[in-house]
Amino acid sequence: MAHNNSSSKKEKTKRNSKKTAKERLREFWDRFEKDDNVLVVINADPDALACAMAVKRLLRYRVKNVTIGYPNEIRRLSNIAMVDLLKIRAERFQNLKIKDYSKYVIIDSQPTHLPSFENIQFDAVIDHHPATKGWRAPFVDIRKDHGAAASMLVEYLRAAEIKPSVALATALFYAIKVDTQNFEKKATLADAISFRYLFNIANQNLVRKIELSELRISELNYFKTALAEMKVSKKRLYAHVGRVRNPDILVIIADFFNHVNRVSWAFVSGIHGERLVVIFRCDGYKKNAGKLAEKIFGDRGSAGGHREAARAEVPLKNLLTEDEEFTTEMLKKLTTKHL
Ligand SMILES: [Mn+2]
Repeated sequence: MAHNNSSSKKEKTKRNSKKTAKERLREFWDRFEKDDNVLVVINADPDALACAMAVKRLLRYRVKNVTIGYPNEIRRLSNIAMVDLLKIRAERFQNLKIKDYSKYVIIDSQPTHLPSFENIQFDAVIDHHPATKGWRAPFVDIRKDHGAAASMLVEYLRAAEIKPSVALATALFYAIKVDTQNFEKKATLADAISFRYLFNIANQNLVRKIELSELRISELNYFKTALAEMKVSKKRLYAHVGRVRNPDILVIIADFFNHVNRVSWAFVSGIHGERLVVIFRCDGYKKNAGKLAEKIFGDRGSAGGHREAARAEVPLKNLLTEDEEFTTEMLKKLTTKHL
């Protein structure tokens, strides 16, 4: 097949981007037959879940059965809420027998992204991440300019003249919001067009309900600790929260502190496993959290990020002596040295 001929890869990309939505849909549909059992493989996050739902809809009357399989554990509360509220049926990958299926689709990801995907010969790949090498598939649609793969799937649905149900539209709408961070991250006109199309069909109250499902009641105790520990000096706010079960809570607390007027930096740390995790927040205007994180912790662990948000993870043994305990005061000392 002339498909993955490397000499024409550029041409292929060009050709791919010139295709109409109807041509893509037709080629995608052509990969399937009436008695196919289709496995849609995703790494379950909002974009991937929404896309998998869309693929299921696209194939509803064209194949025998579509199963959605994901290898990762869904842990974020908002993602759990999305699955529950929108009644998304998906199976843990580990519980499925790969051989039970006749066709394999991977969405919002690529065969090389996870080791568990590598043994599957995919029939279709639809994604918006930069194209990786070392695999081939009969149908490939990778458009990395798209902020969300969900925007691409909306194009397929519209080309198929399928009006999505409220649940599907809500999933796709939420997916675009998450992947483009409410259009604060890179997005194209195509994302905006899909978003606008979904706006009239999606249930905004459901979207809000999903977005508001962020904190566990038990996690409010970390807020208590953070507020008690909090030190403010020179418009900088520091808090060490101690041991946490999941470092995501540190991000939520740091984001919260970053909303305080006249606070130009928020530093929140916690211990997760054998590591100190530090979350950096600032406005990113004339400041650079990523650079600061690297300066402070780069030589002792992993550190980096963007102008407005950064993170460092350092093995405790690189910071402390045997029976020393990390404190808010230490967090303050470490950061002020470099500011
Ligand atoms: Mn995505």
